[in-house]
Amino acid sequence: MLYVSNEPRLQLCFVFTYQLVYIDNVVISISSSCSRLLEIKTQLQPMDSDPPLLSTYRALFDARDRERIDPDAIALTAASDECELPLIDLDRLNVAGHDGRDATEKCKREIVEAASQWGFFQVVNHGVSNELIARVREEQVSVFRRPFAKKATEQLLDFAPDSYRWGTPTASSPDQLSWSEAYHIPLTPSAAPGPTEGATRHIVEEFSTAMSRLAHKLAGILAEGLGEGDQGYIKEKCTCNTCYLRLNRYPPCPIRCGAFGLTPHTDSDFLTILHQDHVGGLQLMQGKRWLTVKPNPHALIINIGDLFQAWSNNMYKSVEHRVMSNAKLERFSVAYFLCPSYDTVIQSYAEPAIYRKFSFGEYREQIKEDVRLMGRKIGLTRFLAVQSL
Ligand SMILES: O=C(O)CCC(=O)C(=O)O
Repeated sequence: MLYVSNEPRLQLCFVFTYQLVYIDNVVISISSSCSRLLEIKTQLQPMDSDPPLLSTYRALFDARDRERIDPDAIALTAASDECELPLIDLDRLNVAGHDGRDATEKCKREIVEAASQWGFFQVVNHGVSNELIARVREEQVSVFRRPFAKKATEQLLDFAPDSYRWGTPTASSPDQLSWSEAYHIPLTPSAAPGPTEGATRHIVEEFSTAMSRLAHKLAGILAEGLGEGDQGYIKEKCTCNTCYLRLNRYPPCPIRCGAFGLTPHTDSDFLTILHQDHVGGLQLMQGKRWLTVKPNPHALIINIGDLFQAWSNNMYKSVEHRVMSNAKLERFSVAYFLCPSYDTVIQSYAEPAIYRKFSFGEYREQIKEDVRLMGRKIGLTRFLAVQSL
């Protein structure tokens, strides 16, 4: 029997061989073996949906090769250990009775500890069904499979015209480049989608509603962990008008020394919920080392953003992370960002405050300015209450 996978990039032929053992014309056992016969080399052939990353940015890599810079020196290929993030079962938040109260308190403590020590953790039994995650993935693949020319020029649904992004237009060296494409999706529909697009919008809405519920539940627990009286503040300030979803796709990268799928950064929100597929590539900084997060497609990854770090006076950690591109496989992820309105004031809950009081709008403006002038985000150190000389 011959089976040919119809995934366009990965054409593999498998041959299944069956061995039947007969005694007196009666089959007494069947065994099968499967051998991978042939891997047709289509993996690195660009599709017409791929953004022209190689032709646009090849010169940056050529310049690096000419200058004979050791790629390890800029950490694009630096080896990293794999880690399993703390895994927290949220089912315990729903257990009733006296035992339930203990289980709930223990679960909350684990969340607070993970946010303080790691800034990253993963959750299971999170209330976002596997079936919904699978539907989002299907939709995500299909929007990225549209021809590049359409993605770059035609608006998708009621998403803003600039919601599709690829590469890094401002990159002047390989370490400033993100080898990826993304849709940034605001969660407020601005117009009714057409009949064929309704399904995509519907799935995006169903998914973001589930992610929003989870984000607010976790934010409430983290606020409570600070002993913060005003646990309703985040709920009031982060609404569907201010939060957004990002669909990421990381095409395979043929550059010999590799590239960042996403350059190192911290998130500028309260917290982020991420679903990554089985391919892997997400890394986080711990101490002075990059650790690769072992993929767990059943779990959602939570990471603390800059606003929670500032509000918690550095108790919760907004940790630098990045994505490494993969030479052979494309990778998908989807992230939900819990952001407040621009007028929201972020102020440390404790004294002496490490950061001065600032509004989210002010924070975003400063990031934009730093990226324009320096090619990168500086982040919270710009807002230290006492600036070092
Ligand atoms: O794709 C990933 O694993 C990380 C995504 C991410 O960090 C982001 O979208 O900000």
